[in-house]
Amino acid sequence: MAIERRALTEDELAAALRELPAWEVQDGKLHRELGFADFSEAWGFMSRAALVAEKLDHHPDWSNVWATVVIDLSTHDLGGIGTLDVEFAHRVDALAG
Ligand code: H2B
Repeated sequence: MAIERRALTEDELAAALRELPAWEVQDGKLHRELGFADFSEAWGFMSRAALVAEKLDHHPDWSNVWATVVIDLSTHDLGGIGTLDVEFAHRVDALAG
């Protein structure tokens, strides 16, 4: 089932954050930093997350430094955090634990 693509209200964002304890809002984006055992583990995670991004047609702003991956999620054309950002965050949590 396709996910409705729209911006979140403040109340919806607050509720979403309660379900995403590893994430915080930073500069208007959903932000999480992940640490892995080494570069290979970090890159493997990014490969799996990239497939999720393609499937959702929703792509993270992210960076990698050796075993660390930093992810910032927003919906660019909606100018803020949207439903697909929350969905992507949950899928990242499922991949990364
Ligand atoms: N990803 C994110 N994070 N924000 C967007 O606004 C966005 C995207 N737009 N992926 C999508 C692609 C858009 O460019 C295509 C045409 O659907």
